[in-house]
Amino acid sequence: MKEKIISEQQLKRKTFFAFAFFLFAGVVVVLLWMWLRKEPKEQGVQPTLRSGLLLNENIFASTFNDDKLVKTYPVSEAVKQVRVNGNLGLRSKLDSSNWRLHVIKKGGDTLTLTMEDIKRLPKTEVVFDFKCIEGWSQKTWWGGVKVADFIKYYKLEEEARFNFAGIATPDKQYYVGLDMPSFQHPQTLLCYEMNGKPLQLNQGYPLRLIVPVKYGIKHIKRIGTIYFSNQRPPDYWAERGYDYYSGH
Ligand SMILES: Nc1nc2c(c(=O)[nH]1)N[C@H]1C(S)=C(S)[C@@H](COP(=O)(O)O)O[C@H]1N2
Ligand SMILES: [Mo]
Repeated sequence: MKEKIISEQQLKRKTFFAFAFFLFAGVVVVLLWMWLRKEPKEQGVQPTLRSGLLLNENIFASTFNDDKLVKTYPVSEAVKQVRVNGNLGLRSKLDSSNWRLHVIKKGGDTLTLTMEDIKRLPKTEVVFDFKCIEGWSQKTWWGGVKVADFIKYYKLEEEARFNFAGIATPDKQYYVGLDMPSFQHPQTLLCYEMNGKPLQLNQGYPLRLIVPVKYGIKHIKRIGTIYFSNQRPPDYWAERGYDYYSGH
């Protein structure tokens, strides 16, 4: 190899330009940051940052494959001390005997179901790594009815053609929007059991969503209403700046 010999003067020039370049790049970053911070927030986050989230969403949604399953584990690996997080929509007293699942159909009719109507369908169980955006995860064991089975049994195929499902607690204090491929994913459950026993109140008794392809925020506890829409249904945490898609 031939070494290139440069003079001390050339070296000084190179050093100067390299330094000037880094200084310039640094100033650009600071200015961008200042500008971004001043940008008025919409739905809890600056629109420029939101467009980053949407770009991610488009990439993930386009590679989303219905048949690709989230990794599952044997029941023996499920934790016994299950962590509980978030009680929005659970603070109001639950009137168990009058609880119903309301599914709003395409024409506007409502399908009103009791827990017995739901438990009539085959039970599916899943043990997976439940991830919260706060940075913790746990292998947890859930049981319930596959949303895909539920759609077939209650003839909701027309509704399943919408782009989104919206789900809310009975008191409407917590609500999530889910893209239809994730809602109908084979591992998504209308869940009524945890560790082989009925859900605890703080775990979402009598019925919650378990959607393993998503972060915890989408696993809404104590479902009251499910509806369908081609527009993004309101989503509690997305309104506060979090990623709407929240897939992983
Ligand atoms: N109704 C309701 N569901 C909710 C929440 C909430 O505040 N209210 N929090 C969500 C969040 S952020 C997480 S991480 C999970 C936690 O579920 P767990 O309490 O069963 O661990 O529930 C989700 N579902
Ligand atoms: Mo969470």
